[in-house]
Amino acid sequence: MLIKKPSDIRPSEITSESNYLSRRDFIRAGAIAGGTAFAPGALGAIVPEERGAALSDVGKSPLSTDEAPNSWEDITTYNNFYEFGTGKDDPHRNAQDFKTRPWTITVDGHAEKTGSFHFDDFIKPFDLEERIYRLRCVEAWSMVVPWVGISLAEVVKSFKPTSKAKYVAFQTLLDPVQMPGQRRGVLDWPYVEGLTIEEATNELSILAVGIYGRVIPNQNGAPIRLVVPWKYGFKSIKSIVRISFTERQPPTSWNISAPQEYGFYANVNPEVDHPRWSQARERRIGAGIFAQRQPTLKFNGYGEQVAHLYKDLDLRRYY
Ligand SMILES: Nc1nc2c(c(=O)[nH]1)N[C@H]1C(S)=C(S)[C@@H](COP(=O)(O)O)O[C@H]1N2
Ligand SMILES: [Mo]
Repeated sequence: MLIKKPSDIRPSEITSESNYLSRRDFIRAGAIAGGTAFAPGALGAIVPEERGAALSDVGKSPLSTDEAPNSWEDITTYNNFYEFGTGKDDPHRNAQDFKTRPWTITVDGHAEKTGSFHFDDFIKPFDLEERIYRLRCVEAWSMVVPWVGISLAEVVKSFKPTSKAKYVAFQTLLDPVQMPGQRRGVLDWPYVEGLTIEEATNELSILAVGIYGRVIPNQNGAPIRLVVPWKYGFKSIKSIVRISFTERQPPTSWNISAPQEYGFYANVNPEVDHPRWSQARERRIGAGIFAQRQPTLKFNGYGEQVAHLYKDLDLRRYY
């Protein structure tokens, strides 16, 4: 593991374009990236380490927010990824050596096209886009993250789901050897999540493979994770190995764990409190300790794109 003092890091290591990659080279990028973002330095300070390889051909999106993104440091050291521990700083420390190559994604269920695909082949047909989205955790903190991803709608359509496909289910890797958190019964492993097919094909839903134009760090869900910005963060499942088209609503990890606290829909909603805390306001990470908690927006501010999906749903009952 490389440990560097901040003064040893040349700006070129962070911004160099010499190792820009085409999507075809993504597989090598992941191998180079290794996942590392930060390592504890002398005296316990956190100092920047090598960042993942830069991604090329990343388009911009009108769906991005113009709010200021959180720093790379905030986004990659304050994480929820229980497979690597339940503390916010556990994932970035414990996921450094997580192997995301080779990586296979299996697509099954009610679709014309199914099968197992190498990560590279899986993402190759799709355009990489930057999507700067707000992320609102159910724990009442938030961030703004400049994801790089592919459209989930495009992915779903490419597998030609049949009329029986009413939901899309996702599963995280099960590997207790690499994921120390899976040796403890905090959740039912593997982590599973799901969306309705309408949610999965909404223009906002993406599968993210990068952050800040670089290969996504392990702690953020490498090599590929879901991002559904109008729902609480726990819906955005990390390190996906299986995508299934189902007729029935699939089980979801936090709902299994505490059904009275976490529903299937989990739309960000300041009007429906968590049984143990208010959801009316949120703490923006990086805003400083004296900053006021800011009001939480319904659907995390994405109502224009998604409110129609829920016009006939009682959001108190289907929380
Ligand atoms: N497999 C898996 N996916 C997960 C989680 C997890 O523990 N395991 N945590 C979720 C929660 S609660 C949040 S808020 C987001 C956090 O994503 P980030 O660490 O990239 O900010 O990931 C979600 N996806
Ligand atoms: Mo969360």
